[in-house]
Amino acid sequence: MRGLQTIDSFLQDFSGLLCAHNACPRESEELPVPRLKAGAKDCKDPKGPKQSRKRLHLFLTLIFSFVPYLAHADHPKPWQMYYQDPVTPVMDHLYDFHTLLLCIEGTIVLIVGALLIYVIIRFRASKNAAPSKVAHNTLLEVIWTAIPVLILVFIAFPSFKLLYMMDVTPKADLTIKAIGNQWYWTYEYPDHNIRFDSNIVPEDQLKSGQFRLLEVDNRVIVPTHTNIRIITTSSDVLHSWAVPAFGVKRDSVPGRLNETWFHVKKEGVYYGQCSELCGVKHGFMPIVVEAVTKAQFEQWLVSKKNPAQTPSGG
Ligand SMILES: [Cu+2]
Repeated sequence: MRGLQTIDSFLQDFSGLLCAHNACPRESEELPVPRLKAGAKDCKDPKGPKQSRKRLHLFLTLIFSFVPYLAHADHPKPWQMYYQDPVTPVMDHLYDFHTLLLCIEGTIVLIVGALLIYVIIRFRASKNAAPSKVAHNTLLEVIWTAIPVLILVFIAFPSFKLLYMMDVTPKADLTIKAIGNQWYWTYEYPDHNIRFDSNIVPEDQLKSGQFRLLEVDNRVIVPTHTNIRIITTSSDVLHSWAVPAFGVKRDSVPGRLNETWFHVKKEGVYYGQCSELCGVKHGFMPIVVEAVTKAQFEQWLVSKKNPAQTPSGG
């Protein structure tokens, strides 16, 4: 279950933070992604990290079993209320961080709501005709200031860690340039001398199984299990290159280059849209990324360089 994985992942991170400045690495980490602290020492928890983690895991699972973990997809669905299925390490961490915040906020809402109901019932006018005149309580005021501060400090650790991970592009094996235009995208593969435009497929030309307002004539083809750098700019106004399943959203600004990265773990077709209001056809310049195996990607490169030999590419 995704929720349990999420809580477990959070606990791994949390125990890492508690143990000697993030000295305990995540067991499931599989990528050379940037971390705040490299190198590891043994965890000093006398009860053993696994045992304490198990207890905390069980406790949180019992408490937060009400959290709705709805179905995921790699494209928007009617009445969808939750994230698309994460397929990159960044989106995995974003999802986990979101769930952590949801748990913290849910707990605060439950505690404050319960206190409010208690006060409303316990101190109602009919049962409490002579109300207390107490106006200050120093200890109480220190507590209700210190607890939110501690919560914010606790949240800041995974937050900064994630920001750093998103910001620093690891060594990239492929660079793609995405140029926003009113109202289509131009893609360049500078290392392979490939350039093409990607336009929306009009509604009356959609084939069976294609998505309205999301389909394009030329997809971005990328290999899986590869660090891919996206650099983006614009030829006219502000656009934004965004693919939700990747956890990627980067503004395309005329006259400057912005950079981000992703590493797709699963083959598939992933849909995104321009996410900056760019004019009257802002909603008509979708983004489609097709992740294929490295061998298929090599074939696609050949087909783009020699279109006469293999005309079906892209
Ligand atoms: Cu746009």
